[in-house]
Amino acid sequence: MSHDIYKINPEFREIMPKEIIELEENATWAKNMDKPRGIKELPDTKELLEEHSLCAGCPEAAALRYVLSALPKPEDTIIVNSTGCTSLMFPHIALHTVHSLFGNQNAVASGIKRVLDWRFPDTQKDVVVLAGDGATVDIGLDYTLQSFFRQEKITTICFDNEVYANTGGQESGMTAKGQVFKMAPTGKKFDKVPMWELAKTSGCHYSVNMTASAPKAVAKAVREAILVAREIGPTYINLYTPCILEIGLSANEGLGEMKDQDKDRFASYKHVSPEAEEYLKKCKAEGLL
Ligand SMILES: Cc1ncc(C[n+]2csc(CCOP(=O)(O)OP(=O)(O)O)c2C)c(N)n1
Ligand code: SF4
Repeated sequence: MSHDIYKINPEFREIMPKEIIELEENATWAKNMDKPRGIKELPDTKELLEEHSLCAGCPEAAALRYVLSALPKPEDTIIVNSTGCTSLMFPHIALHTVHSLFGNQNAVASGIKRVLDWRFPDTQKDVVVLAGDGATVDIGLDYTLQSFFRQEKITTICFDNEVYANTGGQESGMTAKGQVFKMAPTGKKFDKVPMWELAKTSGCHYSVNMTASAPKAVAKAVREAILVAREIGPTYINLYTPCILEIGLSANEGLGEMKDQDKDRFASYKHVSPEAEEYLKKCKAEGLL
């Protein structure tokens, strides 16, 4: 793979919408092909079309921009996605993505990673799963945990909005106790599943729980998780991206909600295995972090 793979076919360029051409020209990878790139470049770059089909103000859109800007090697990264609100964004970015059957994303990612390592033994390929809590922790939990047990060298990022948003508001295991949704009118009967701890006990070498309130912190976690997955083993990021629609907030209230939850259900949790810790020190010394 190379950067050219994202280029619009010259024969079709004339008929492409202006925003697609802008995406090609201004994506973070396009502007800084040979330079270090990251969250600092976000104001001048474009990872996601403004005309994406999420609700206005949905924190998932901002969070995806932070994640994409932090990828260490976007041209050699495959993002595996699953059905849900997150999947509405993937047709609007300029990166390699694979849409998998709902819940199967970690199984699909495992296969892709193994084949890429076999096919391109001399090139580092990063495989990142990005899906909602319904896909990652509810319906796909078996596949998620099995990929950790097998020590697959992939990073799993759960956009945890604590609800099945795309299907209109059913509760998931990640929903907070007592929470009522349109399609869960009696309220959640038990506590939120601490998936970040399950990830640790299931063999992840790096596991964090956080909100998407602070772009730099999200970018740091993404970069560290991907680097650890390259060399050591599976990594997990649980990222709160509230569904403002289902909890009755307006478009400008997502950030405030995330800041509130920084002190509550998403109070910072970070597990780094000793091997991963050692490796991250080396990465820092080499300027990769
Ligand atoms: C195999 C399969 N089962 C169920 C569905 C229905 N479905 C589509 S999106 C969705 C909910 C997604 O919830 P989540 O993963 O939490 O993502 P969100 O929409 O909240 O971002 C479900 C159950 C499906 N598309 N395919
Ligand atoms: S339904 Fe919720 S998660 Fe989905 S796009 Fe709207 S605000 Fe975002």
